[in-house]
Amino acid sequence: MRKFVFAVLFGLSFAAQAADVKVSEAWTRATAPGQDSAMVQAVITSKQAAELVGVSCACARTAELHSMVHEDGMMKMRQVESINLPAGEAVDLGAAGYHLMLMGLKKQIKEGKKIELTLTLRYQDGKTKRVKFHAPARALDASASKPMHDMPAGGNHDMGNMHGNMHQH
Ligand SMILES: [Cu+2]
Repeated sequence: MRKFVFAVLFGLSFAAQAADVKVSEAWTRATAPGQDSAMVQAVITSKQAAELVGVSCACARTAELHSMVHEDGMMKMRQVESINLPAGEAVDLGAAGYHLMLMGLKKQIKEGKKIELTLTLRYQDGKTKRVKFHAPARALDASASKPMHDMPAGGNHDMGNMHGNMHQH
């Protein structure tokens, strides 16, 4: 009997820890020489309800979670503390109006290369989990796979410029 209980407990804890966070469709965009920042998109699925609370990349001095909002007819980016990840739901950051922002890039991101990022998730019990993933770099002028609505034509270029301008210190 005792053996059986142990087996069940072990099974449960293993299930809780095994690949319970999936990151898919991750991508970033190749950067122009001297470009200081880049954005990363991804679809994140967490089996347990969690919050995305951070991102980091060895390729950049800092990385933040950003939202994009319309304000006075302008598109503005803002740092957000966290992004909600409902249990089992695939959260498409871009479609939800978010992106991961890399600032202070240490070197140019070349098309076809992958950058490695680490997400930090926080669960409702306060525990955190780090999840590594890779984002391949699309061509500088490639358009997003899912066009962001509310974006004017050519918005991708404008956004690139906006990032550059907003994050220069
Ligand atoms: Cu941004």
